[in-house]
Amino acid sequence: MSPLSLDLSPDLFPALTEAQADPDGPGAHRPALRFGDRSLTYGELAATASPLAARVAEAGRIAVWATPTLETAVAVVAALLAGVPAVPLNPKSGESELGHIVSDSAPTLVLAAPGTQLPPALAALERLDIDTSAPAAGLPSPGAPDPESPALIVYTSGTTGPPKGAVIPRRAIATTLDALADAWQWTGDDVLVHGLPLFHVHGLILGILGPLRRGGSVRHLGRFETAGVARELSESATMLFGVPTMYHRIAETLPDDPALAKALARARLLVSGSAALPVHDHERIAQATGRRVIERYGMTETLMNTSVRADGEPRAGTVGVPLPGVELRLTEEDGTTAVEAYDGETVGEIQVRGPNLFTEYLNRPEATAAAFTEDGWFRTGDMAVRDPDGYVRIVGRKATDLIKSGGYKIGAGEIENALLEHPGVREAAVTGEPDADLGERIVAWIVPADPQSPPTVDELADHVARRLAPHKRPRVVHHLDALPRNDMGKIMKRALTHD
Ligand code: MCA
Ligand code: AMP
Repeated sequence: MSPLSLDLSPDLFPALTEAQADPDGPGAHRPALRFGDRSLTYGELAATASPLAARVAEAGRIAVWATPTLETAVAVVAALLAGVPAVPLNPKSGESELGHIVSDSAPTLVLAAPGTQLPPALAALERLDIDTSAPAAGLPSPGAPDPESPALIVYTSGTTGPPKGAVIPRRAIATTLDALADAWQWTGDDVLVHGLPLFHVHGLILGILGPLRRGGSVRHLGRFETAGVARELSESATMLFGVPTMYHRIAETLPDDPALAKALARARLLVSGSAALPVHDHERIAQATGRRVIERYGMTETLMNTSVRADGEPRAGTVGVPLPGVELRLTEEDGTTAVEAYDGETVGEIQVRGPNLFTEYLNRPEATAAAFTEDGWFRTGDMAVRDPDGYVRIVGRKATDLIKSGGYKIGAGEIENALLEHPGVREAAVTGEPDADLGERIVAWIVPADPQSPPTVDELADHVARRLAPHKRPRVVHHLDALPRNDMGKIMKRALTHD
């Protein structure tokens, strides 16, 4: 018998509970997590995360300095075991973004890997080192969390203003992962490989908690590199998760890398998400490997909504069919009248309902109310058509002020505000333009304070990266004498084109 007893309800990680109950059983020796040359079995994970869970059990909310490391995975598992909501922080966040997240989410503790230096924005928080090397035993159970209780608070950008914290309950995590297991025939025998960041839904919930819920394992690359993908898939990994930029880089590498092609050909499932994977990249990968990437569609607020199924037809350019338990409809411009057509032509906004949805935006009741229709459908803002057999094709987005770059959602308003804080900028507007690698790249249109010495692209990129995050930095800067405005004084972004 294990000296540790944790009563999980719902039990998010049955394999972990089993390893705890029978530390000498075969389940306890199964691999769970691997980051580079560091790894934990289920037994070791239970022994490491449980004492940490007991230590954080009394915290109201904890922040996790979410580096792509074993420590982050252990910390998040510990928070879930304790039933304490965790806020994963992007370790590259700049001072203003971090300051906002910390004051909005008000954590009482920050968990970080030993030796990590934390920025001044976190100085007021008590720090707890995540020790993965010295598992203790015999600590009490923190109790049985309610399925509706918040598990994670994930910050996500909107069109204007700072990011909002999406409160994700345990119920949503469990149901989305089980729906994906059904769609992908995902089992404890699967070994997942990925190099996604651990402060978003894709990398953290799907990429770490997903394998743990199935009793399988994950090998994280630390950072995405095609060589790491080839190595792991040729050493018995069965699934790959990535954003389109990663698959684009794979497609670019394939012609000169037969080992990569061979490794991908062995995979059971190649899954792309977070943004649309261009058909050209789909085709290049299929041609070089004989394998088709499948796409799934989700959102921080909804977790996963649709997917091409493992037993379905992998159709490039579509995100497949609604997952079990997810209700999906398209609506007309009024936002409430359902589009009935399944004709591959009639466009409507995707709205979803189901147990996969978040609870609310933290401290933002108006934003939460505005995100739902009166009868409980969540408005995704994504525009789509449906094929006659129900496959969903995303064709665009309602808001032009949301940019998807490298799979990250970035609000134009947030970057405009940061640019306006630069002394060399009088006016600023931000748009996205197509980019073969990133999907979209951020373009800043500025009216310099002094036209004789306008700020350079590097200067503005550094400025934004320091305040917000490096992935939010503008890649292109245009200087204008004035921004195009309509009679009301509103910036006409559609008139911002460069030739
Ligand atoms: C460059 N860098 C800078 C600057 N310029 N740092 C500070 N200041 C500057 N001025 C650094 C970057 O931090 C980075 O550092 C390096 O230079 C290269 O940066 P970059 O070219 O921007 O990116 P990349 O490293 O090439 O990244 C491409 C990527 C990344 C790996 C595909 O975009 C990525 O990980 N995307 C994943 C996004 C994601 O997970 N989205 C999920 C959310 P360094 O090299 O040290 O890193 S969506 C979601 O969750 C929903 C639910 C869904 O459907 O999935
Ligand atoms: P985020 O708000 O960062 O969680 O990103 C969610 C958004 O990513 C969705 O609203 C979609 O616009 C986009 N997205 C996610 N997966 C896909 C996909 N497979 N194809 C197209 N867009 C996607």
